[in-house]
Amino acid sequence: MPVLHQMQMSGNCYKIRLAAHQLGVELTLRDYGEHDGATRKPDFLARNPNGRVPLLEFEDGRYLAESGAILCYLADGTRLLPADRWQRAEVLQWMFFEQYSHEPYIAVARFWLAHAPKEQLEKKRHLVPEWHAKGNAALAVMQTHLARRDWFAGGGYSIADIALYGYTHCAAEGGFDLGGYPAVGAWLKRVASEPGHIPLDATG
Ligand SMILES: N[C@@H](CCC(=O)N[C@@H](CS)C(=O)NCC(=O)O)C(=O)O
Repeated sequence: MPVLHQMQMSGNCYKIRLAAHQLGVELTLRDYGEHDGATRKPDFLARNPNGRVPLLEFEDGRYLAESGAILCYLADGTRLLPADRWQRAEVLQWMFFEQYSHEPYIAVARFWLAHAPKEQLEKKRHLVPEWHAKGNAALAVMQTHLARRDWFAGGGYSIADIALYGYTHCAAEGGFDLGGYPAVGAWLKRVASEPGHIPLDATG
């Protein structure tokens, strides 16, 4: 059984648990602390030189990092990743958007405002307005797209939705008000109604 090296409160790790659960893939979870620098120690860096989770360890000794790459691997050949060339590219378009325009602001604001020790937050406080401006810009893009479509790509629920759900559903922890994005709110409810959905704090 693959081992997911993870942090329970990380939205990036949640994406993997959620997709695996919906696909019936069993994972063994190996947890790391959020504040103890465990992923920056030599034994972890030997597995992922980038020092971050999620990291999926396979029985044959291979390791796969980056939530988007792991989602693609798990979803390949399933209903969560269309086979059609165009639809697949659309899925990737939104996953790349998530990593470049969404996660660096919405996830980072959540981490520092809701999960980091308060004294460390003070060193980052000057960045909060930029996180909020850029995070809201990403939410506005999502709102525009979802005003006309139920799902991000491919005509149905896919790993693009899982990737964007990971940190959008808990954006309020980072000080974002989703009230101004009604289509995003409706989409969050659709995602949470999908068969096999699990919340972020579920360990299964
Ligand atoms: N682009 C990466 C980001 C991974 C990431 O930032 N992981 C965080 C937890 S959400 C982490 O491992 N932080 C520990 C550290 O940077 O030392 C992904 O999508 O997997």
